[in-house]
Amino acid sequence: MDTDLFAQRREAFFRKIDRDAVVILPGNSLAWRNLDTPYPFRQQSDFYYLTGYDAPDAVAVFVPNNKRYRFVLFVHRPTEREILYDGRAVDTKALQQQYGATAVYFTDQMGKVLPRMVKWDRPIYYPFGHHPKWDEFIVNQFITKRSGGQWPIMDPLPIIHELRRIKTAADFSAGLQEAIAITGEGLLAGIRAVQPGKWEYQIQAEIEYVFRQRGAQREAFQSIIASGPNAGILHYVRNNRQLQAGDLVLMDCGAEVNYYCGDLTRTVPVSGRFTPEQRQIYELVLHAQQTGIAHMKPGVTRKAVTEAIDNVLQEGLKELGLIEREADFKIFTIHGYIHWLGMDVHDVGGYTRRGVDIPFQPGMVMTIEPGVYVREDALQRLRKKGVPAEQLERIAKKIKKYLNIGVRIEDNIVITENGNRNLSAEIPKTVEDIESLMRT
Ligand SMILES: [Mn+2]
Repeated sequence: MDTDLFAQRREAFFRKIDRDAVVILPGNSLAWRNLDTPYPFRQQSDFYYLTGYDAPDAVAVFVPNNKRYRFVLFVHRPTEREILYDGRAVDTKALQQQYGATAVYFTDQMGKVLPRMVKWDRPIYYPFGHHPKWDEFIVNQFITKRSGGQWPIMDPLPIIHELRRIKTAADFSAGLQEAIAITGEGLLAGIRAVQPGKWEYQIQAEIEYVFRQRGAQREAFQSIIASGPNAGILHYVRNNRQLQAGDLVLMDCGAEVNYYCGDLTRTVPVSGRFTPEQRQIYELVLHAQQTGIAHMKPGVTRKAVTEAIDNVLQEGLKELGLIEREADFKIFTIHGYIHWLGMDVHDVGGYTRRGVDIPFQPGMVMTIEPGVYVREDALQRLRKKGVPAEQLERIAKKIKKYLNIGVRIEDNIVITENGNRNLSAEIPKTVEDIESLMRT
């Protein structure tokens, strides 16, 4: 494990906080599925980002201006049963070495050790609202005990998230590059497996098999394999419908490698060839996506790219007769097109600063994923929006023509000095490339 990378991140974080501060940052606990069976554990991303430690129930304490307590790891003390069932006794000296900590203690020592680290009215950074058990501990230690109020407690997460918004070369080589590459390979396997009669979960299995074979530790989120009408359900994860000839199938999935996520979507025809109607919608979404990508470079905002895509989709939906008033296009496009990507699939960092969109900078990684969805309820939603009856009558015919077509195309982009690099450019997405891939 590359302790340098985590040490560099801690130093960058320390430069952003009060020099006398004490930071108390809990990791995730196990969640129980039933009796003695936990859900698979996944460390909290901010905690992992600064420590690299991925076992449950740990707390990191940072005291930047104290040599001894600069990076203290409090870890769970395993019971005898846990030692027998889950691993071995914890060697705090070995952990100290392995994670580059200045000290390692057990969490059951916190009540005793922590007051030594917070001796006077130092500013404390602690993220309230995420870990009820530790919230109560912090309240007891620092709020009910403090007298006079000279003890500000602030949230460290916005500062950590600012750092996480920029990805470095080290992030790419530590797993981000690989996560996106493996996601692409999985998708290719998924596309190749598509044929009438297969079940959505079987396509999911093909994709996730490649993820695991190639070394991904887990999925970045639940795979969406949405055929026919399911494509219009944005976070459809039941994946239990049988693919029908003539359907489209939308596959949105991501591998997670060393705590970095991929997130890619392709939409393909179950029979291997797009119908003319599917092709019209597909070409529109593809054009919108390519227009968006062409706009992505330093200084440009998410809002500006969104507007460029909106214009293409408004124009296109009008030409198809699915809308007559431009403002109605959201009925068919539904969601936003861009989100940060990193250790979390919808990564942290926020999109605005003081209400203004943050301009893109080199190292920002994001997805670009326009979509068009002709859902059964589209007419009803247009009516609710106040579309005049005679327009509705014309639009109803077009909805019938394009019914249950849902297309999303998603790539992962990094902003570079001169523009951007499409990190998933290898995965086929033109009509011709997809049809020829499905013939082989
Ligand atoms: Mn996405």
